[in-house]
Amino acid sequence: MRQTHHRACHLCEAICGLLIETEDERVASIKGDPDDPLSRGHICPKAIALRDIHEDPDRLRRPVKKVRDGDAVRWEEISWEEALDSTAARLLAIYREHGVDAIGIYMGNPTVHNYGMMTHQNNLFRFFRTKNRFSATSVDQLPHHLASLWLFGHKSLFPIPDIDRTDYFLMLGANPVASNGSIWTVPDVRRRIKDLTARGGRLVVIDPRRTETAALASEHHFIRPGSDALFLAALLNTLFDEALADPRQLAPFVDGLDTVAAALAPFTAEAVADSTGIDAGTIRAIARDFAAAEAAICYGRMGVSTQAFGALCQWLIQVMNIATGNLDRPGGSLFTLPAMDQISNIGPGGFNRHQSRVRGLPEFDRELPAAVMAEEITTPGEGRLRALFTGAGNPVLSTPNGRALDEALGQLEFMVSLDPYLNETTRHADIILPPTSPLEHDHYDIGFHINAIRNTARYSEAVFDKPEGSLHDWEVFAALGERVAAALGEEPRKPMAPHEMVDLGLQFGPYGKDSEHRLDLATLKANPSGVDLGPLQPQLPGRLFTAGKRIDCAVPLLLADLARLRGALDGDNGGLRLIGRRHVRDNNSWMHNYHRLVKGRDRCTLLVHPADLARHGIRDGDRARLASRTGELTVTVEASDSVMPGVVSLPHGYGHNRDGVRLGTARAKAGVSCNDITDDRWLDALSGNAAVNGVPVTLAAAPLP
Ligand SMILES: Nc1nc2c(c(=O)[nH]1)N[C@H]1C(S)=C(S)[C@@H](COP(=O)(O)OP(=O)(O)OC[C@H]3O[C@@H](n4cnc5c(=O)[nH]c(N)nc54)[C@H](O)[C@@H]3O)O[C@H]1N2
Ligand SMILES: Nc1nc2c(c(=O)[nH]1)N[C@H]1C(S)=C(S)[C@@H](COP(=O)(O)OP(=O)(O)OC[C@H]3O[C@@H](n4cnc5c(=O)[nH]c(N)nc54)[C@H](O)[C@@H]3O)O[C@H]1N2
Ligand code: SF4
Ligand SMILES: [Mo]
Repeated sequence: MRQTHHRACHLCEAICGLLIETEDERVASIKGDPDDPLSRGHICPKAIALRDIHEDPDRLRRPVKKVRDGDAVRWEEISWEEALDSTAARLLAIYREHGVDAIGIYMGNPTVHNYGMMTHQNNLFRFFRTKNRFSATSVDQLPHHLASLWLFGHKSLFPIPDIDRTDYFLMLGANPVASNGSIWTVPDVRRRIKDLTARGGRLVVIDPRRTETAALASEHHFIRPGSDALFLAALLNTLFDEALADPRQLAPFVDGLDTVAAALAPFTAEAVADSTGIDAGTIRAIARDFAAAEAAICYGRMGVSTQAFGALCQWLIQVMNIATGNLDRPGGSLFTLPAMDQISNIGPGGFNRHQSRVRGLPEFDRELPAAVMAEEITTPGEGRLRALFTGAGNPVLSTPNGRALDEALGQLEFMVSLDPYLNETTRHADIILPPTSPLEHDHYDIGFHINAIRNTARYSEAVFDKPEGSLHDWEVFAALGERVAAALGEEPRKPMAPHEMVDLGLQFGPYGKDSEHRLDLATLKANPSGVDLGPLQPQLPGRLFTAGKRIDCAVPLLLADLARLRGALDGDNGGLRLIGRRHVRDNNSWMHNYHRLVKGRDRCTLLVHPADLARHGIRDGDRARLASRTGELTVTVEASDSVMPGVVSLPHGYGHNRDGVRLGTARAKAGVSCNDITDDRWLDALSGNAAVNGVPVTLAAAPLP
């Protein structure tokens, strides 16, 4: 029987609406849903891979346990009963013997794209309130959270660029044409950029690589990796110096701009020009254009977050928006009002309430930086990490100095992974618990409606029935939690299903039963393309979570960190700096096993400027040695003047040729893992976020033996 299903794509933050046609148990076609009020029919090539994920023979369908035969390792399918019982028992045994901090937890990026994981992980984790909690946050957006916490009073209250109504868009360290947008749910961004420039608006991109996004921009400026905080400080310095700062409608509730202006006095456009590689005249012109625009956006993402001054960058970006009155302004950056308002439902977050055992790095939101995971496993002493739960994460490929973590994981007493694949990380597990495929469970974007350029809401039913003998991610958490509760003598309680929680969230949300919309799950089921709740609206100061509903720009920890930034004014040492790269057909480390996405030319190449190649006696296509403090790799070199001289670029998420990895297609084009040479000690010293961009590296003609 042929049927058409509405299903949101959960693979990236653009959350495009899809129409999936099935023929009995098979996917016949996947298309964009033209009636989706947010994505308007847009999709990218990854949407089609939903079918490939579902059908992939390498995807695990049953729990497996590791069986050792001397040195050899094999995996044996076991029942859910056995897998859940023994996981709960092993975690509890280590907890009882060594204390709660002996249990580690790492949750990866797809957690946020899977509402069952978001709503139910605490069924298990509430019993293990360990200091050793980690996630992809500290290899990604931790500086954004800190800026929002300190300025707006809540870690997840992010200003969202209102691209469809802006006149001037200054974008740093983001490549939405490849990434489809991040902390900015903006499906069909390419068309929105074209519309912006077609109506006479300007997009100015600041990036060490001339990216796919830069190619559409009105202006692109190369910047030396890691120097954006200097550039931003100089923009603000110019605004204050030339009396262009004016917070307009924000003035009644904004404090501290004078303090910030005084603190930024050393960072004139002239002073930062050498270190940034952008001349003073250009910096001043950008500041003037920004201030002159009726509505302007300053936005920066991965490239300015995962670098040595990540927290300073995200703060200065928001101070730019505030100092020009472009926060909370149509065409500037606004806060959303999502139908299920998780921001109001969860705590604001906190910083540095405890520190990591070995290196003393700060926690954020009860998590420690992922960069300390390996040393917490390998360093003896009380509080040593002995057991690890990973869920939807691949930290061996995704965290800095992944090679060291790869080795450390072998020292654990017990590891369990909630993951559909036997990959670089989960190969270290004792037990792998594979959830249902994405098409076998229902879906609501708890996470990404919060960051979307328009308020909409949409619920998708499962496309296929859950196969006999399988469990959803949330059911695994519920079942494990039930077992641990029983062992600890707690009364069992039946968990609510995720869709029931969403139903309540909608009813008690801003468009719920006390509003004219009366939104609940039934409304969304009746409108499977989604419900439109309108464009973003100004909401300040009401939406702030700060005491007294004021914004204090003079954040003491950030002002103090400017002393470290002054050290960066000395300019570059002339060495090579490594940056990353995303391609629209990649998705971090886990979508290289689908033929349709990896066919064609090899994408895991090192981009090097021709002048640097000549300097090193290396030619386009050569195999060369790329080294850093932590290790070395043999890479295939690709000559390209799209990177600025002194910068080399390698994508992350490759390196699939390790022993025991069961990803047939990915292994055939394994590539190398750039995180084998990123550095667990190269961090944003304030936030503890990994600086996977701007890593000092050397290049040599001879490949590794
Ligand atoms: N196709 C695809 N889409 C994805 C993903 C994916 O892997 N593939 N991943 C998803 C995830 S988890 C995320 S977080 C988002 C990320 O979304 P984005 O941040 O939009 O994506 P990136 O391509 O990482 O863009 C970072 C940019 O920063 C630049 N950069 C590097 N160092 C510096 C620097 O020091 N200064 C400046 N100004 N720029 C710098 C890089 O050249 C790059 O262009 O993408 C999401 N979407
Ligand atoms: N050098 C460098 N390093 C980076 C980055 C970079 O730009 N450069 N980007 C960083 C960023 S932004 C991020 S977000 C991280 C990502 O880092 P991680 O989140 O650690 O890794 P992913 O590659 O997203 O791996 C996702 C895992 O989840 C599994 N999975 C997928 N869907 C599901 C599901 O529905 N349920 C369950 N249980 N499992 C699922 C996959 O099989 C895979 O094992 O990487 C970071 N690392
Ligand atoms: S842009 Fe993102 S959400 Fe849209 S189809 Fe592609 S992967 Fe899916
Ligand atoms: Mo990310």
